[in-house]
Amino acid sequence: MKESSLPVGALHVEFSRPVNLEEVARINPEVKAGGRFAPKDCIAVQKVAVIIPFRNREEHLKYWLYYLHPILQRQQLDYGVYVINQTCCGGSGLARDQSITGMATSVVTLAYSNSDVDLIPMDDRNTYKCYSQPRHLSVSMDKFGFRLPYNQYFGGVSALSKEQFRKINGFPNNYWGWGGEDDDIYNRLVFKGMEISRPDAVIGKCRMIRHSRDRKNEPNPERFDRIAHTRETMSSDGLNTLFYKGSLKIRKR
Ligand code: UDH
Ligand code: NGS
Repeated sequence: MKESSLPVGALHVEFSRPVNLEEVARINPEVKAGGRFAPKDCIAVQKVAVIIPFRNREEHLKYWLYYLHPILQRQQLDYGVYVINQTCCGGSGLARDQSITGMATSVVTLAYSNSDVDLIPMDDRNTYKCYSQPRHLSVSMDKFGFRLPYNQYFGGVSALSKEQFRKINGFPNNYWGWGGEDDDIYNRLVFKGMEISRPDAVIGKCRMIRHSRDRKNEPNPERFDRIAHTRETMSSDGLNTLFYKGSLKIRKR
């Protein structure tokens, strides 16, 4: 199917001027409560849930919403933004945003994009949708000198279809603290015979909002051992071992 002709290409992205949510609402009148949008003049290629793991990064989230809403609308996606706020900690790191992804994949969504809150694309041709193979979108980050840090890197921003997500039994639930869960996801995809699809290094350019290491998100010393055993653990740790209670609360912007 033909891609939307609305994207403009390279974008100017910077973080010197503070932005606020009123401004985000004002410049995005078509975005509805809950961060939802669907194009009026066409049927979107995909229905996408954009999922952001979040804890204590309000300033980053404002920039993310400020830059991404206009981009996602130009990409003519039928999308919803889901900010998954981890409120508790108890010494552990940020849990992967699996429960919401699980819910989204069991309901109506056809694809989901998973984005770090501090990553902003510098080219709106980098479409936040799924492809026939799992998509890695943040391939050319400023902090890595606009190249992949290593070939197997799947962190930052990625997009999977419902089928791709189910095939790998979702994400691992047993990574706490910093590091390794994205490598585990990469392993899962490869072990299930999939290849990573990526934009080129120009379209895949993105900026990270610089910040210091988060409190209570120390590097996980067990991560190397965990990623060495993905093949054995993936069928017994993931979507099928996920339990969640409650319903989805849609907040007005
Ligand atoms: N996240 C939060 N809050 C946290 C931790 C993580 O919202 O306290 C979310 C956020 O969306 C973040 C993502 O989880 O972008 C991934 O977190 P990460 O810690 O794996 O990656 P990030 O790029 O930081 O944010 C990497 C460590 C930076 C060290 C910099 C030293 N100069
Ligand atoms: C690898 C981590 C990944 C992480 C990547 C980039 O070393 O989880 O660095 O990190 N893998 C392990 O630790 C096993 S970053 O520079 O963005 O903080 O995503």
